[in-house]
Amino acid sequence: MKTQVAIIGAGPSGLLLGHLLRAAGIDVVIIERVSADYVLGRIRAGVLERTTVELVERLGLDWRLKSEGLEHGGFNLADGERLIRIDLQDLVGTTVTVYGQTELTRDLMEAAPERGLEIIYEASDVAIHDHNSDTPSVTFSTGDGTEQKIEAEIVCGCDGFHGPSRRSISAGAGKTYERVYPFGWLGILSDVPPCHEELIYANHENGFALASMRSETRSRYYIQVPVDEDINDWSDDRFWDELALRLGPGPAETLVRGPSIEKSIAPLRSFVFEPMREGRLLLVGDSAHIVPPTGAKGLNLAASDVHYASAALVAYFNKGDNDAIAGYSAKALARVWKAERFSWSLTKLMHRFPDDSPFEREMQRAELDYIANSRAAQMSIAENYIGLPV
Ligand code: FAS
Ligand code: PHB
Repeated sequence: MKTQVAIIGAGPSGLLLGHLLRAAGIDVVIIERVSADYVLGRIRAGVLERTTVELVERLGLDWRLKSEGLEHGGFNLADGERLIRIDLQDLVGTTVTVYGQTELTRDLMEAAPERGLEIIYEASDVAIHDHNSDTPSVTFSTGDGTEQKIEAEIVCGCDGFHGPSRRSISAGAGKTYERVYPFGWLGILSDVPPCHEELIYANHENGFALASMRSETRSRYYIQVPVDEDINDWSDDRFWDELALRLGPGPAETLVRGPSIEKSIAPLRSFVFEPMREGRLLLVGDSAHIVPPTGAKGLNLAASDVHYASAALVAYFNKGDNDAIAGYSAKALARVWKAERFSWSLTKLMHRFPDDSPFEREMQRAELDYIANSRAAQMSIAENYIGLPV
């Protein structure tokens, strides 16, 4: 098989990028390791920045996002005594959209056939070859064991943290930055109405908690747990009791309990790999960087990488501009690092670190009190939360 761009991974990065390239008349094939149902079974992000929504609007695939997405003009920080509302509409004049990553992925997947976006699912042993030559290729085996090879002009690694593309960068050509946090997030999904009309990020003596949602009838909640926690130690009742305690008296009164329809623990890390391009291989989304979900940046950083990568590839294929691809990594990393900083700082502010002394705890309480009383501090949080300009 021959194509112009071979994309590895049919998560949000691969699907958004694939659709944007097809819309520009560029031939694309996406090679995905698992089935479509498996991809859709992952419960991930919930908050979309304006930049992400605009990509979906540009594709004309935003009709469900517009009808089912929830527009939020603010969110809240809880410090055990009060809710500190960050009024996005007033502070920075815009909103965020609450719409599950699963639903966005579904919209993009379902539109692929009618848009000529070929996706090969359940491909195994995917490998990238000769990305530093003018004739890169991707090999893989299909479900029936047949060996396949796709020759492409460009390969895009949209294969997430555990995929092969980052590992294909020449030894010594890349630099890794990482911080692994000493805790994870135990998350549940439950078909109960949300306890509050906006998100609540809570800093409690026992640890962090987040009240989020997927719709007016489906809630998404998280509590911080030790990184080696056994999920079998967490019955639904134990989860609900601890969540109510951490969210504080107000939200606890409106908290509706119900059976969990999904329950999992996600580890937290900050991670950046530089550069995000080598030769004809571009890294996009989680294949190049990971953020702790505290700042709701993971999915949205993948979208801004897609914004830069699609612009560079359209310039390359449709205008013969070779420089555009050369500039991709520096442009994407400039925004990645600022989002890494925001996610790290909000994680530091809102979580209990096992090694923190009483002094660090007082620093957290003082910073939350400062935010509660400073429009300038709230402005800074607001402009990072809605996403810095692309
Ligand atoms: P993805 O990991 O989503 O997609 C990569 C795709 O590549 C997958 O479909 C995978 O199957 C495929 N792939 C992997 N190896 C392959 C191979 N060898 N061959 C072919 N295909 C291969 N972000 C937030 O903003 N908020 C959150 O609350 C949040 N929660 C998260 C919870 C968890 C458990 C995880 C892991 C991430 C979470 N994230 C969250 C971040 C997440 O949303 C990512 O930022 C987002 O999925 C990035 O999209 P992709 O870059 O497409 O990577
Ligand atoms: C979610 O709804 O899954 C969610 C929302 C905001 C975050 C993290 C996760 O910061």
